[in-house]
Parts: sequence; structure tokens; C-alpha cells
Amino acid sequence: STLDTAAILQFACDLARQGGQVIRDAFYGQGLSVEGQVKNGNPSDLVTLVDQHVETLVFGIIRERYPDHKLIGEESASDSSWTLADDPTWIVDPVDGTTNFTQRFPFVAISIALAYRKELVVGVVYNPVLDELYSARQGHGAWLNQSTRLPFPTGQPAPLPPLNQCLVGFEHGSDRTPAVLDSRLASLRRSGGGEGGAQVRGVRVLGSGALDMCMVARGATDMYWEIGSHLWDIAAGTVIVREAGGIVVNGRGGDNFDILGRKYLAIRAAANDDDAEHSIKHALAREVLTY
Ligand code: LIP
Repeated sequence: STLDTAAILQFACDLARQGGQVIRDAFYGQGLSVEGQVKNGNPSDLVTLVDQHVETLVFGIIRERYPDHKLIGEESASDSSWTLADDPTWIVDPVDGTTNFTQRFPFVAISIALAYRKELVVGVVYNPVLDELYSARQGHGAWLNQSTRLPFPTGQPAPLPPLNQCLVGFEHGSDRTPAVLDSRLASLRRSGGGEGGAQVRGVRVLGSGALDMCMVARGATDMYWEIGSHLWDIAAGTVIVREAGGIVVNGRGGDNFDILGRKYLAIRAAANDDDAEHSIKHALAREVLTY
């Protein structure tokens, strides 16, 4: 059977706004508490009542409308108990940027994606504090608030600058296992010009992988990379980046996108994106990433 992705996108946008309202109310002290609890004994990994409540709310609404679809959510997935199958599968991060949320730092988002046959086909990321909704479906572009085509300002990509003029988003993440920490810091060192790397103009750490992806789609940053993030952090953002003309790879410039790879690099769209431009992007990927 084929999926009506236009209807699914609209449903996902409405759903993101509903979940977003719960987040916004709590953010402004008018609903559930923003207080964080430590997850898995890791003080850098938090969960709040709002994460849990929003995931339950969103799953309930999806189940009612699409009872046959599968569900993967950050708060109900345990590291071993979920797999991505060929069925239509919703991938939800109820609050991406939970630490930001507990601090009332205004970069938080609800992220909702749909995968079908293991391909990401619809993505919605909504920042309810700034009231910015990013949405995309395969083949139909990426949009801000369902009205302005990305990237800014024209909906057309601008030339990609050399790496020493690039603004690069990254995240420190919550995984502090030595191997992950080492490769993350090595990549950061290279992007600072160390270890033979090319020095980028600047780095930005927003605290939300989903919103980092949206910044790439907007053209606000030239790229974003993270090591250790999960599928639900980047699933919706991946559709949005691609539909804004950008690419998402897994590092070392490889073309094979492993959806479960937990290492992601997104690069914004570039004008004249021919083969030459494509290989420049991949060269950038190799420069920035060392893993
Ligand atoms: C987190 C992201 C954070 C990223 C982590 C993590 P959560 O998501 O917002 O920026 O670095 O990998 O996934 O736990 O707040 O939904």
C-alpha cells in the first residue's frame, strides 16, 4: 500500500503543535514541572515529566489515527528493545534538548518523523518557545511554519564557503564513555585547526540535535555533526536538511547513510550542487570528522 505523505505531514505538524503546547506551558511555569531526573545514572542525561507526558500523548493520537503503524519514542525505547522494521514507523523525541528545557534555555523542540521501508519520508521539528515549526516530506521541500521555503532567505541555496569561513554546529551530547569522548574531542580539536585539521570560522552548541539540523536547513550554520546521538534526535531533521537541498552522511564522507549509525554529519545545500560541489562537501566531511 502507498502512504498519503501529504496527509501524514499535516497530521504530524498538528501533532507537533499539540505536544509543543504542553512543553510551552511547562516552560512558562503554567503546567507540569520542568524539573529533571537523571537517566541511567548519567548526570548529563535527563528526563522530565513533560518528556514522558508528551510521548504518551503523541503516541495515543498516532495510535488512534494510524493503528497499524509502529512507534519508536525516546522515553519508551530502551537501548536493547527496539528495532526499525519496514512498516511505517513513527520516530518521536518528545523533548529534544531536555537539559535546555530544565534550564528554560529557549532551544527545545519536539521532533516527529515517519520512516517507511527504513527510509525517512516525513519530518517535523517544532520549537514551541520560539513558535518555529520546521517541516518536510520527501520530494516536496522544507518549510518554516508551513509557509516559508528553506533555506533562507530565498529558498535557494547560496554557495558553500571554504571551511575556514564555515560556521559549524556540534553537540557534546551525554555519552561520556572514553572512546566516544575521545573521538568527539578529536573532531573538535581538528575543527579548531589542531592535528592537521582545517580551522573552521566558529562552532555553535545549541543543546538540541534536532534544532541543529534545522539550523543547517535554514542555512544559519553550514554543517552540524554529532557522535553518539540517537535516531530520534536526528530522524525528522534529516528529512528537513535533505529537502532543503543539504546532505546527511555518517562521517568520512561516505555516501551510505546508516540510519542507526549514531554518528551524523549534515551539510547545508550549496548553489550549483553538481558533482564537483558534492565532492567538496565530502572533503569537508573528512576534514571535520575524524571518526
Ligand atoms: C539530546 C540532544 C542533545 C544531544 C544529545 C541528546 P534529549 O536529546 O538534545 O543536544 O547532544 O545527543 O540526544 O535527551 O534532550 O532528547
